[in-house]
Amino acid sequence: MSIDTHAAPAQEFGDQADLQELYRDLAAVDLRPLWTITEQLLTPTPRPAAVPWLWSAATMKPLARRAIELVPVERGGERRVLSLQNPGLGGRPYAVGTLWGALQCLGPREVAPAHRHTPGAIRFVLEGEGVWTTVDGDACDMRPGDLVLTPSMNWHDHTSSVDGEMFWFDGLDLPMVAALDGVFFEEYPGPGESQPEPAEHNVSERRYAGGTRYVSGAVAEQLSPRHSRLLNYRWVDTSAELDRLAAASDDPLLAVQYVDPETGASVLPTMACAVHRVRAGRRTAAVRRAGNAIYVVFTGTGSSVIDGQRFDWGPGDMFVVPSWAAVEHAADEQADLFVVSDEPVLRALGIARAEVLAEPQAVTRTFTAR
Ligand code: GTQ
Ligand code: FE2
Repeated sequence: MSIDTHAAPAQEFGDQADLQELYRDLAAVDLRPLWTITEQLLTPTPRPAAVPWLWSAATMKPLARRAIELVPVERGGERRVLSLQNPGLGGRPYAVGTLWGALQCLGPREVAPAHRHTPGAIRFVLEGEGVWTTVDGDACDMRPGDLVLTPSMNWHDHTSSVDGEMFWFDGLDLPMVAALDGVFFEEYPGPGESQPEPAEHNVSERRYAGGTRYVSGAVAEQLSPRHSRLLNYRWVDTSAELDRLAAASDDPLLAVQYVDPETGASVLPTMACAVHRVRAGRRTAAVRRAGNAIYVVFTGTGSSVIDGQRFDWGPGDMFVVPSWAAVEHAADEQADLFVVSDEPVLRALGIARAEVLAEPQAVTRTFTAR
């Protein structure tokens, strides 16, 4: 198709003066001839602006602690969040083109005020205790390894009831909602800056106790833009599911997808969450997928090769795999990697693709974390 060769026709009809006049007249009325566009539009495969990147816990945590000392959490700023800003995105504060990723922290007995917005969010807890996120009135307790959902337009606030610090990963579909010009935001009208604490916590969790909250194969198609009504997925359950898979297979990679217990679909219409367990001393096959992903290392150490570049990682590190980058993981000790991706959107639009590479990638360079 000539559109992706971005070559002007070898020969144009008419004389140069007429052509130049045509181009001037087109520009004057905001029309652009496709054959003069040099930027490649219809690329053979995705060319994300975001680059593979890693943010290390060793770098982020001391900075987060300084922020806890220096910056209060209050109305206006709303959240103490360090956004993963991909250096390929020209200063936009996004981890990859479609996903926001961040380290959020809460100091002793802090409360982040309630608000709601059209972008949906997922939280994966890294460290701390005594904190809950209230999601439309349901107080979801947060412990390390738990996944907590705050779906689109659900009121949410974060409350610390203890003297320690709390750290978690935030994933939001903000860049895609922004690309659709669909961002809306509201402050909680009160009374008070946060929702009243309900008499009982974890209502959704009790309601769906025993339901199917994980699958190891493909998740079901989203039937409508609904989200899981189960809001809190416990690490004890996630790890039990991984242990169950590990007992049944010898694969280097065991993958558990979090699903809506009512439909088997992804937890949010826009984002899918999973944990990938890489066995100690093993290497996974290299895979490319259309769509972006953010990985958060929960436990274990190892490395991933992303488009020929090696990224070494350990607990609390976060890295991104932009669309169609080849990725494979190797674990030194058994590793559990939390993954959030925009895959449900590509699937809903009928444009999801994946490819397993026949060979491991050659490593041509090693990433040095800042
Ligand atoms: O916790 O409500 O990382 O609204 C970015 C925006 C977290 C939150 C983020 C948010 C939140
Ligand atoms: Fe929020």
